[in-house]
Amino acid sequence: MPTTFITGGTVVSATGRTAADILVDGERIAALLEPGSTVLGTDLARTADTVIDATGKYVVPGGIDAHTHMSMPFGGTTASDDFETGTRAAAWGGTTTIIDFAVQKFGERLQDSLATWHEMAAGQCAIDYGFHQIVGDVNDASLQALRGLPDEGITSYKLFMAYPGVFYSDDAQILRAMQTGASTGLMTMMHAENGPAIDVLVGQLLEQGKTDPYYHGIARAWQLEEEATHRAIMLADLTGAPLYVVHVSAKQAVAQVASARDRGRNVFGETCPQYLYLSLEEQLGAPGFEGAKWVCSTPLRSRAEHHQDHMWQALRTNDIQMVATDHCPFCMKGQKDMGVGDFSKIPNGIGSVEHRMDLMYQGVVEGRISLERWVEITSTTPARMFGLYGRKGVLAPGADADVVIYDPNGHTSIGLGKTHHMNMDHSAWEGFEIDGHVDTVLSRGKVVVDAGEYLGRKGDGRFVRRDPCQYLI
Ligand code: DUC
Ligand code: ZN
Ligand code: ZN
Repeated sequence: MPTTFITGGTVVSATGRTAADILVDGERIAALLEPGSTVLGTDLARTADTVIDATGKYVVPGGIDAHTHMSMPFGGTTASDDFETGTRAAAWGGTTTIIDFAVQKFGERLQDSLATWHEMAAGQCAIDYGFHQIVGDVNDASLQALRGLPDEGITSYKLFMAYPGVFYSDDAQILRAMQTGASTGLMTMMHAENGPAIDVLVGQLLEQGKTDPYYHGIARAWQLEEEATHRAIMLADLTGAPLYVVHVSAKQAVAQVASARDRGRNVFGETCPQYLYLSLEEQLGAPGFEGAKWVCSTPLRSRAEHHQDHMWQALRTNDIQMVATDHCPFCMKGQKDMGVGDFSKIPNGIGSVEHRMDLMYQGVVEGRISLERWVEITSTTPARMFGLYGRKGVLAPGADADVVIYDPNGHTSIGLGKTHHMNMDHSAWEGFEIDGHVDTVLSRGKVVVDAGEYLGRKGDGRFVRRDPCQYLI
């Protein structure tokens, strides 16, 4: 097996940092060594097939983005990144595993939707990928099929309390699904917004002529996120289902998650970079139709109400456990522009899969989180949450050699065209400057990005079977 020796760097984990060299043998990490040490008299810096000089750089486990939607059908169109373009962009940004969502539409057999998603991803991915299962039609057959998911290497499923008539589940359906999830050892993931109430507000706003993207954020008020989060937690409490609340954006919803955790419940919260950096006023409220770039759900929140600062604090204190992207990009032309004159027709979603590691590292630079916490929220916790830890999320002997060499003295300017690789005609992050740079990325031992060059190949990424959540006892 070809060997790779990563030397001179500072290896950072969720619990500490140390100067160490890493020996990779084939697809896995063989050893972490004291700098300069030899193995049975062999100087690996001279004998390894590939030597990577990481002097002055951080060596961290590859990022795990546990919430992406490649080719997601939504709002009459399809997310513009497919598994090929989306995973390539992820690799560019230091993410070496995604967990995407197989989407069961209303009236479809759950098993068929999973088969479709396997077909879409197989042979296309640059990096490893797993699936969660979206249940868009909770009925007896779907519940029976849920029981088979662990055998398929899928240990989590997602319900929506939003989007009536599309993915929406009512409380009775949620209760039944959670009962099944609890007895099957599945993590219930929840999009927690009160969809029926949102639809009433949307109708009223449009009637009043309030059609701009900004009103997307007004219709999806924080009260409706807080209420749904509370309801989901209570139903989880009743059924004993572990609960993972996706894309938490409102500080009041954070408080619901934190209070459940304080009561010892298996409740977890995810946020996304957009809820840490962007706002209702500045982005959704941009002039004209520009705000459509940032129409996503849950929506961006008011900076005047300090949701963003609160979210950073929640990340630091572990009231919120991890950061994913909810990557679901749509182009302005031909997709987002379907909502000119009616914000409710703008497909929901923004693209960030390429920028998550950098954006969260900027939190380290700005003193909002520690270096170790950066690794924890972007890689180690996602691995443990979704049953990948040991193989992923850690640099240790036996783990997959998914490695990022990150230069804290480098710089990344995010913008259009050449500076991002997602299949979009704009960037939600244009103008962001990051005081750091993803230099080299290894995916299962293979260098896929190095010195500004993409060396990966579609089809190299494999489907990863997942164990149950590793936080549960
Ligand atoms: N939210 C989004 O912004 N996009 C896809 C689905 C979702 O819940
Ligand atoms: Zn969602
Ligand atoms: Zn999502």
